Formats: sequence, structure tokens, C-alpha cells
Amino acid sequence: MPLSIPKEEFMEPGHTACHGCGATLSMRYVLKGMGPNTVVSVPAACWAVIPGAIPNRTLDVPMVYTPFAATGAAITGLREAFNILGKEDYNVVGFAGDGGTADIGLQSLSGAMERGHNVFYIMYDNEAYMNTGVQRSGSTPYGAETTTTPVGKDRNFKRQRKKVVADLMMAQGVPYVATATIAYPEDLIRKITNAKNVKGPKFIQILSPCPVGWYYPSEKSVEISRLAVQSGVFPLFECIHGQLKVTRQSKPIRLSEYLSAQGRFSHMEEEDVRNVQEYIDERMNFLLELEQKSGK
Ligand SMILES: Cc1ncc(C[n+]2csc(CCOP(=O)(O)OP(=O)(O)O)c2C)c(N)n1
Repeated sequence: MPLSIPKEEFMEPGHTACHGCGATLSMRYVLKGMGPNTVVSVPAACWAVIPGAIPNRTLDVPMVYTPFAATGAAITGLREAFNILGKEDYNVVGFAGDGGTADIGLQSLSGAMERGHNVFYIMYDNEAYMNTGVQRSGSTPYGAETTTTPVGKDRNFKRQRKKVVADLMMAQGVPYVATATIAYPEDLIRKITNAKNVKGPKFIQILSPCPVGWYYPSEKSVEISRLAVQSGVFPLFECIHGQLKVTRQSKPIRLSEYLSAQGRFSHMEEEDVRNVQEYIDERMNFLLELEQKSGK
């Protein structure tokens, strides 16, 4: 039964994000799933500036703004403080970019998850450090051009594979781990609702396309995020207490459809595309094996 999208909004019009910002839709849907009793902790990132300044803030929930590496520590402290105030039912949500999660914030995230606090950590994954001008992060995929991996005549695109933080979180035994994206809002909101029913730490990685850093027209963000899922580049799954379920693709598409829609991959040659396809197949096999094991 498809879940209908809650009508209530916790994000008002008037944010300061770029046109077509995927991370902005991610926040909107996350808050629809969370509801009003929510506090959000945001590190240095695009989302630190998107809400705008008081009194014209776009968010209807409180937001705490912390140093870049500190999201895991911040949500730990907020959780304990809310508990002391008798507000155990409040949702404490870290909302951080991929740089703030896969790189500089990783130890803080891992510590918060290991201590078992009842918190949500949302990684909005736009696959580079966008707020400071599209520098590569650990979560940037193989093949992407960024300002620190400029193609030029040496074809200096990112040569390393994407570090998938959701997989790290599953390996760490985090009770709720999922991936989602803005092309499938019902799926995203259902995952937030499911996560609310799990006690302890929850981690959700949301692919959030960025027209400025991925070099595509701003009206195509939802389409690009759908292509990412259909091509297998960004598989959707949910893992509750080690029980993994992968969403099967009813309409798979060719990888080239996803890559050719974005300028960051426009330099890729056949061999580079084959490398990406190999990675997709390996990762899908890894997830399906985990799924099979968890069914036992
Ligand atoms: C310790 C520290 N180093 C660098 C910065 C500069 N800085 C601010 S935002 C940002 C990029 C954040 O990237 P990401 O976490 O991927 O989020 P996005 O900007 O893509 O939303 C950087 C490098 C900082 N604020 N603090």
C-alpha cells in the first residue's frame, strides 16, 4: 500500500538554496516524516546557509549549527539534554553533507552510533563539498570531475571509488540503516517512519543531486535521482537489526543514460564506463548476498 505524503510542511517557501537543489527537497521530506517535535543539528555545509537568517528562516523546527566535524557529538548532547528535560519523544536529527559525514565527521558519527543514542543521522549526499565550490569528497563517485579533480589534458578525474557510508554503518551494526532519494518521496518518508519505530541510532543516506556541481539543468534533479536508482548507481535498501531488504528495479536503464545526463561525467571513455559498471555489479552482488544471508 503506498503511503500518502503528509500534507503538513515544516519548511516554508523562501529558502536561499540554488534552483533545483536536491538537498532542499531531502530536508523537506525528512521533516514531513519526522513531524513537529524535532530538532535538527547541521554542521558547516550548504544546509547551514539554506534556511536563511532570523526572522526569515525557512525551517519551522529549531536548528543547531555546529562546527564541521561535530554532528555526531552534537546529536549525542542534544539527545541527553532532551532526555533530562523529560522529552524522550523528541526526534534529534543530525543533517550533514557527504563531506561532513564520509570525511571530517566520520569519527564523531561512528562514536555516536557506537554509544547507542536514540538519534537520527541523515547524510544528504550530493557527492562533493558543494558549499565551498565542488571539491571531491570520499563520497564522490569514480569518474566524476570536480574542482579538485579537474579533467584537463591529464584526465585527472576522481580515480577512487565512492566510500559508501551506509555500508560502513551496516558493518558497524547500526540498528537502522537505509538509503533513499528525492525521486521516491513515499519511499523516503516511509523509511523515516520505520526508523522512528527502531530504538537506538538510525542512519539514512539520501542521494541529493546538485545541478551546480553535477553540471545539469536545474529542473532535472528529480529525474537524475531516479536515473541513479534505475541504473544501479545508487541502490535503495533498508536494513533493520541486520535484516536487509534491497528494492528490485522494475524498470532498469542503461548506465550511459545516467552518466550522459551530467556534465561531470562528459569526459568518460568506454573503459571508464566499464569500470563504473563493474563497480555497480559488484556492489549489487554484495547487497544481494547480505540480503540472502539476513533472510536465514
Ligand atoms: C574545519 C573546517 N574546515 C573547512 C570548512 C569550510 N567548509 C564549510 S562548508 C564546507 C563544505 C561542506 O561539504 P559537505 O559536507 O559535502 O556539504 P555541502 O556543502 O555539499 O552541503 C567546507 C569545506 C569549515 N567550515 N570547517
